[in-house]
Amino acid sequence: MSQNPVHQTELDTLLAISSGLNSTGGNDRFKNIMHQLLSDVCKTIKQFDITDEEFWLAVNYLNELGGRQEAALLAAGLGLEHYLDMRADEKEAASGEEVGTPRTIEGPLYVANAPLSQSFARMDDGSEQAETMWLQGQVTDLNGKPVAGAIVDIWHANTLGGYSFFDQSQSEYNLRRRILTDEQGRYAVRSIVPCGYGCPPDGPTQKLLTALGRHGNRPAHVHFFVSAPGYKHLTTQINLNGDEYLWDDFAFATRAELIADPVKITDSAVAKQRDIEGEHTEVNFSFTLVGATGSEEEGRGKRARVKE
Ligand code: MBD
Ligand code: FE
Repeated sequence: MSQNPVHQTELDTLLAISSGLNSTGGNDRFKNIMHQLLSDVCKTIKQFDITDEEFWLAVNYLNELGGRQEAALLAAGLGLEHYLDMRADEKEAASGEEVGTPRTIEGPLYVANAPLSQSFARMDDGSEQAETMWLQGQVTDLNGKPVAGAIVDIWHANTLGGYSFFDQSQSEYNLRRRILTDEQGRYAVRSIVPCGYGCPPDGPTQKLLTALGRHGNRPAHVHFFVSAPGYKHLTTQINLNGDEYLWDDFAFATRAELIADPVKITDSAVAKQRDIEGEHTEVNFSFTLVGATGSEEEGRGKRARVKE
């Protein structure tokens, strides 16, 4: 591409100064990243001959995004959070390490320090008319050996796709629990079958998606953090098979190995054993953890989280 050398020099000088390359203080890695990022933005402005009006629309959009606390939602919707998973998967594959249950994105709706129970918990507060879900499974290592005392941290939406805390109409920690696995590495919860999530229709994330001709829906899913001393932390989700958005998740989190088949339980003896009245839906999902090589792998990555 031909460029006016005088103007290119002027831009180079501007970007070097604005990203602090000529300053002594600050952080070198951050300076270099900002320099690349600003260069890319300027290149895009030039390439598309972006108007002042378009530029200020974009600046104001960032204000809206922050004002509505939707920056992390947009990161998921643009596939950037999934891209971090792709990179982590790639690094694991390159290292030749064995892999366990696949990771998938955390998303923006986790709340830390949910009530902790041994082996079992009821997750729903009973306020919704909904299909009862019995969710159970086992945590094992790569050899199939049970991992006792693992923490299975579970969160999911209600029948309207809303998450407690973010949806102020729900009770505190509704549909959020941490379960310690038993001697066989097992966990079980009674909850309600969640529905898929949709981005706030009047929010900035949906506004951007609509301008891209995209929807902002997720299939019905359940989130998990699974952790235990000596094992790598796992962040993942399961999708309930049969949802129309199963392979059309706006956040790109679906993976074939993470699809669970809901089973209708009609046997009243099973229901009675679980203290459930009548028919309900059973979901089975087990996890394979990989041994950690250092203690830093045992914890979830640092990220701003509610109540953490
Ligand atoms: C969700 O429930 C979710 O899991 C993600 C990733 C984004 C928005 C809502
Ligand atoms: Fe979610």
